[in-house]
Parts: sequence; structure tokens; C-alpha cells
Amino acid sequence: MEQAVIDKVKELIKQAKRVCILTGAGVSAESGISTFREAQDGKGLWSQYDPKQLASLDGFLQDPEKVWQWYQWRREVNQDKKPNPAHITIAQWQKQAKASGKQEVTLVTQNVDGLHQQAGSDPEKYEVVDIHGNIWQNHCLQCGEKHLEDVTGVQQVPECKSCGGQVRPSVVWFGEALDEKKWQAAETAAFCCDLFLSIGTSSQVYPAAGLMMLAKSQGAKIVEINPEPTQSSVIDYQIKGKAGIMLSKVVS
Ligand code: BV8
Ligand code: ZN
Repeated sequence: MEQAVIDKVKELIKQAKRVCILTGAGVSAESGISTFREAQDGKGLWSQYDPKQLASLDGFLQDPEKVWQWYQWRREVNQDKKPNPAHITIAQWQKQAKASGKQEVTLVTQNVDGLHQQAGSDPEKYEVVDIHGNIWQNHCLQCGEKHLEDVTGVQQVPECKSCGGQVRPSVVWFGEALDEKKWQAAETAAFCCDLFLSIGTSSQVYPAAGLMMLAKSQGAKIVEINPEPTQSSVIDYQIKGKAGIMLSKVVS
């Protein structure tokens, strides 16, 4: 069964004119970055907290120091992580597609780890739309100004140089709206594609999880790559496996 699905998906990728790829934490798993749920490693300092609580505006407002330190811990444990074959295969595919002029490959990622960008997917050319932001950047909660200083090892919440406000990580928290422009680009990519690949995401977080339905509603073929298939009924082809291994099988 598996090989037949892989052959079919390989064919679809070759024929597709416009491809929309949505990635989640699973594509960074083989780089050693724990997925959102594993982030609480069960024994560490943070295991008693719920990530949805910490990764939320309310959580920050209630205890800015605790949320800031959780991000500092995540940045510390992830600063040496490198792109894995999944990130690299996608970036190379995008380059080849662009060079051939025959195919558009838009990558929408829920990940904030910056590994797609490190692998060569270029945010400037809208090749990667990081709809949940970027954990390596910070800005002021009050005035929005970017905080460009290096915050390595800073345990207190930094103060904004312009307005004295609180500096926060430039990620989208639960309960916060996504960046308008980025979300528009993501919706357009899902609406216009003829092939939608959902890779390494549990499809539980909205509005990102709705992109697959949007693609399906306008007739795109839906492919999922995940060792634990989600039960979404709109999926046409399910490849059960790790992104780093399966992607190199279907993208020639
Ligand atoms: C919004 C950045 C509205 C932060 C993230 C009730 C109350 C409150 C809110 C809601 C609610 N119900 C719905 C909502 C909306 C909420 C939501 O969807 N909640 C969920 C939990 C139900 N969404 C929001 O709040 C969004 N904003 O709706 O705003 C609004 C509108 C206008 C004005 C004001 C407000 C914002 C959502 C963004 C949250 N930020 N990240 C940070 O990182 O610190 S989400 C974060 O979690 C990730 O970015 C990611 O999106 C998500 C985790 O999901 P996945 O990436 O799928 O990862 P997960 O661990 O779940 O799964 C990993 C998968 O990989 C698994 O399936 C596994 O099998 C697979 N895998 C493992 N290994 C591999 C693999 N796959 C391939 N290869 C492998 N090797
Ligand atoms: Zn400010």
C-alpha cells in the first residue's frame, strides 16, 4: 500500500502547477526540536506548566517574567539546532521550481524555530510564510518597536528603549490575531493551489488547521505526511512516516 501511495504522490508533485505546503512542529522533530507537546519534558522546570498557558497573551500579562524565562529556556535549548533533510528537501524543491518557472511552491509554516529559513526558504521572496512568527526576534508589547539587542542570558523582561514598555518574543500567542499580510498570503496559497501538502502537524491549531479545508474546497488534492495520521476526512493521500525520510522519497 505504502509504495503505491508514494508513487502516486510523486506523480502529483510532478504534475502540480501550484503547491501549498503547511508544516508544523513535526518537520523540526528530526532536528531535535521537541514538538509543542513534548516541550514539557516531563521532568524539567517547565513540565508543570501548560504550553497553551505560557504561549498566551494572558499568561504574559499575568506573569511576564515567567513567560519571558520560558522563551529564554526554549531559545537556549534550540540555538544549536540545524535544518534536517525535510527542511532542506523543501528549500531545494522551491529553488528548482522557481528556476524551471513551471511550478509555484509556497511554504506556510506554523514553526517559529527559523529552520526553514536557515535551510534556504527565503521569507523575503514570500517562499516561507511564518504565520506564527519567529522565536529569535523580540518587540515591544506596548509600542511594537523591534527590540534588536541581544537578549542571550537576560532573565528579566527587557525594557523598550523607546517607550519603556515590556519586550516580548515576536511569536503569535494563543488568543492573538495573526499578522494580516502573512495570513492573507497563506490563505491565497491554500485557495489557489492544486496540491496541498500537510507535513508534521497535528492540525489542531486554528486558523492554520483551516487551510487544508480551504484548499479542498476549491478542488486541490490533499496529502498528509505524519507518522501519526490525523483523522481528517479531507485527506486524499496519507503517507505514514517521518518527514525527513518520506519527503526525499516523493520529491525527486
Ligand atoms: C486566534 C507560537 C483569534 C507560540 C503557536 C479556545 C480558547 C482560546 C483560543 C481558541 C479556542 N479554540 C480555538 C482557539 C483558537 C486558538 C486555537 O486554535 N487553539 C487550539 C489549541 C484549539 N488559536 C489561536 O489562539 C490563534 N489566534 O485564533 O486569534 C483572534 C482574532 C482576531 C483578534 C484577536 C484574536 C493563534 C494560534 C497560534 C498560537 N501560537 N506558536 C510559540 O511557539 O511559543 S501554536 C504552536 O502550537 C505551534 O506554532 C503550532 O502551531 C502548534 C503546535 O501544533 P503542531 O505544529 O501541529 O505541533 P504538534 O506538537 O501539535 O504536532 C506535531 C505533529 O508532528 C504530530 O502530529 C506528530 O505526529 C508529528 N510528527 C512528529 N514527528 C514527526 C512528525 N511529523 C513528521 N515527521 C516527524 N519526524
Ligand atoms: Zn515600546
